Amino acid sequence: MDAERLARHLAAVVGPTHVLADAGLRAPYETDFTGRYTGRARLVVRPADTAQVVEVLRICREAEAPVLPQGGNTGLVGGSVPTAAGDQVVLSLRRLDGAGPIDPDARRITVGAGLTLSALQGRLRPRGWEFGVDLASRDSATLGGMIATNAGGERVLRYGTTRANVAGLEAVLADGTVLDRLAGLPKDNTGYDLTGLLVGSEGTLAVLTAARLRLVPRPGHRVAALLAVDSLAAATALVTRLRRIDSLELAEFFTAEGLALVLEHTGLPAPFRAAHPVYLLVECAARHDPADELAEALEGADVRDAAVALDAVDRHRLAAYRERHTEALNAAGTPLKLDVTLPLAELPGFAAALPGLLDGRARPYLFGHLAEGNVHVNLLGTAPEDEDAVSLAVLRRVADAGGSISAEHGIGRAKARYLHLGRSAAEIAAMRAVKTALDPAWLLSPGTLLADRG
Ligand code: 2HG
Ligand code: ZN
Repeated sequence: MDAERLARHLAAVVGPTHVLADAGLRAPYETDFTGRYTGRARLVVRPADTAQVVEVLRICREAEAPVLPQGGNTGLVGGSVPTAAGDQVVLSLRRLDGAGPIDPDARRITVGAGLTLSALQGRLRPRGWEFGVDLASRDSATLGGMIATNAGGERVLRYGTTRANVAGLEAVLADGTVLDRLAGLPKDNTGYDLTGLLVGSEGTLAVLTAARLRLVPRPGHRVAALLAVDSLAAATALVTRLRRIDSLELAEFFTAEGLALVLEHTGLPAPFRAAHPVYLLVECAARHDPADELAEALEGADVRDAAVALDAVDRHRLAAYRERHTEALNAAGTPLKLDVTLPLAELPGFAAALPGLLDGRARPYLFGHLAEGNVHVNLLGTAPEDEDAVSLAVLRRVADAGGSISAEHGIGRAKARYLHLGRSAAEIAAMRAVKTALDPAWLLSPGTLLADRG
């Protein structure tokens, strides 16, 4: 089916204004947030509801057009933008942005896949509820995208990754079949966990259209502290000490090099008079004021300087030093991002080995979610011809140290060729078998997660 005919068929379902064929209109859907991954879509189609998604998939299947589901396009592994081939239909879920009522008995809410995280937060907070997952791209990231990538973010140490916070899903398979697991019962032991399977499937198994989310009561009190320490080893020791506090919700680290970049890019004043090698941002939240608890836990700790935030304005001020790393790095270049996780004890050794592994081929910036040993290795200045060798050197070291080559961003297109470093041949074969069972023609998100049929 030629592009014009395909566009006509799709327009009959979603309305002509929601089929974007023009290059200028397609552009925002074709390049990722960092500018690293870019391609060309055959068309962009924007359905309004699940019934329209079913029809869109039916038409694309008939046209043998590969389909790439897309949420807020904030992913960092190239899984949400089309390839250069120009044959993929980008299926934007952003119009599915509804939300049902909060169910306080079940502690649940049902949302459309296109609702942004910040829109969900805006709905929950005044009513005394929260969603356990939070991340810096909250204004654009959609719940559907977060679920498809099993996003982690800043509060994993307390609430787990997205997977732990999703009770049920509605999804459409490549052949248009709707799987409805939205009941999200607290107990439901009836066989394969299809919701669990689809979380983190990166758009390769089904198009996620709605989700039943777990909620937590909003803790009334919060306190944050930015702590300056000597080294990554000192920061990890501090995290181990602070994890004894139940109210600990966040433990984020960054280094002097990253902070310098953030200050230069944002114009923010430096947090302390002097620069320090490593910074740890911690936050506690509870029904009671956790400030004393935090102060007690920090007594006698090896901290070079500290700033405490007792109100929301100060908390956001401190959080900005950490959260604005991604945009500051983007402003400085097109970073090569290697989101990895290591056993905590291995982290300082990994950081020390990094310059040797890079061998002058990149400038590293390390920051991330310290409690999980999740380091966002951002590399600037890597020549295109060195990218593969540099990535392999870093990811191999991570795998050898018992870590994971993708902590929270997923595999996408960026790491599909390195999947064997994290998964055995038997596991990859099983993943391919699942893919083929649910999407026999491999029409959904081709090239993402699984590079090929093997
Ligand atoms: C974060 O933790 C995100 O801010 C982005 O996962 C990390 O830019 C990155 O590498
Ligand atoms: Zn992160």
